[in-house]
Amino acid sequence: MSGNNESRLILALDVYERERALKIAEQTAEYLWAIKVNWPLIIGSGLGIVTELKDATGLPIIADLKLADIPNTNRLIASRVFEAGADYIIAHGFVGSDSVRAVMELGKTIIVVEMSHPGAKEFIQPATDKLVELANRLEPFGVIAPATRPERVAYIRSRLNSEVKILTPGVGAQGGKAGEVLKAGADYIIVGRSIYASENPRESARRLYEETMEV
Ligand code: O7E
Repeated sequence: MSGNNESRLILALDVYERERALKIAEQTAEYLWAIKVNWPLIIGSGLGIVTELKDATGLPIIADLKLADIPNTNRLIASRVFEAGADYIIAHGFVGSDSVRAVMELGKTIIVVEMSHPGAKEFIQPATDKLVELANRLEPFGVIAPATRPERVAYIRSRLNSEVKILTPGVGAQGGKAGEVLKAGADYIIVGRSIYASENPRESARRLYEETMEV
């Protein structure tokens, strides 16, 4: 099963079980640009799932580790995860440019500049301008911004270098709408529960894919 280069849909594959993850990935791959692997799947199935998902789907794999440590520890973690076949790693920017650079020296990196949940307003949103400046300086592949607040995505887009992509979680289960956030300037939407927890993941992915194609 091969993926779709024109797709703007990323599957957040937040299940524990290896078999279930591989099945959903194969069913939905046709409609996806990439698969995002987060701690639940790594804890449940081991880091080898990254290689297995790549082999099964041919899709890029985003390791969503939200790395937030000193440069040396970020480097120790990221080197093994890139070796396992991850194409991108997500890192937090608030720990500072040296920590982010340690990941960027090893491979393509995505920096969190604002998160999608209500609590993001407490500490992360007040720092978003500085995190966007950091991204403009370091020029990572992309940044994470909230699909739950399209107006913030538009704001971040207006301040961010145009070559840096915006990836937005929060569509579906968290209330965000695919069309709205893509119109606001997102390049990709990241969707988890609305696909993997639905009765028919393939059909849910297809519908979301069609929605993104209409924008
Ligand atoms: O709500 P869902 O089920 O569609 O899943 C959303 C996924 O995106 C899930 O893996 C969650 O950990 C992640 N996410 C957010 O929901 N909000 C954020 O602000 C950031 C992420 C994310 O992908 O982090 C990358 C740093």
